[in-house]
Amino acid sequence: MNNNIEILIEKIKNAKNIAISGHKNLDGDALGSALALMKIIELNFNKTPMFIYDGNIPMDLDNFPLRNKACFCANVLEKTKFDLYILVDYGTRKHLAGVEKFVDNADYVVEFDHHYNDDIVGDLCFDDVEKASTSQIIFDVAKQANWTIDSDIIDLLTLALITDTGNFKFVRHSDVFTDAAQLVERGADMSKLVNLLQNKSKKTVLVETATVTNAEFFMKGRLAVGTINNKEYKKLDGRGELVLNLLAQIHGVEFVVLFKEHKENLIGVSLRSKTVPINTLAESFGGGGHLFAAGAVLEGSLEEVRDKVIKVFEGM
Ligand SMILES: [Mn+2]
Repeated sequence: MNNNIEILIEKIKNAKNIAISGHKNLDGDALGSALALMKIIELNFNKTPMFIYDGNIPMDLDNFPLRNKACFCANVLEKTKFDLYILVDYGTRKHLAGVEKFVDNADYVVEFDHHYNDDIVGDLCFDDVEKASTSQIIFDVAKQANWTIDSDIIDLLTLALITDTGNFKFVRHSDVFTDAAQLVERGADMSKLVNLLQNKSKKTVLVETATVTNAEFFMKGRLAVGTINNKEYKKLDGRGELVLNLLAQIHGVEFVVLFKEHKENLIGVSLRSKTVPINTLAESFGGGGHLFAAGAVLEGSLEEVRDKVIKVFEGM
């Protein structure tokens, strides 16, 4: 077994109170990885870590096993000190948001992540930017350590893998399918799990489909643009993935941009591309992300930000 895993095991054994967190506004990978690791520690070390989050957990993740164990950061006593803090799928320090103070106050920090980050927070790191989901890293470690894995853990690891690969659409390496196959062999029921994820509120889906209906097209149909104003944004739970997916299905569309008015003069921009990478474009706006799926938050009115971003695309 590798040395880092031995250190991790010692740290868990010796810890009196353990906390786990992912990035703010949990997605399926952050939530699934955190809950899976919590259950692994419960089963194998007979201690229960606290799972603390900041932001919103979208309704389509409500059916994850153990979802009710998630504890909102404002409900944790300010001065709580953890001797072991485990970060999963956190991204960068700024994505810790409301849990950062607890992490900084902890004795020892372990991280599991697949995001690129040049300012790592962990004292002990299980990081691999080649992995499609953080849950794959946790699955690897669990197998190497010979930990007991139950059906909740299998389901959570699989849900994380399904969501972070966009239902296996964004797979770059074959290890995703190797892991998926092993999870299925251990009992993951893909169609059951995919159904668990179909749990959005009606008002969210209606906002998303209305945004598609009102979409605009530029660059002779190569660029599709969806716009959600602040009033509608309040009904949107999550990132508007349905808008991005539907617009990308249209013949001839190469790029999809979704503008979301978080509040006055603060606009979230989601970018998707079917052809050329757009992550550097997102970075030029102060954001980031993956090669073909990225985003940023820009200051300015909805119209200003819209015009600015569309102009950059038209220059491509
Ligand atoms: Mn992830």
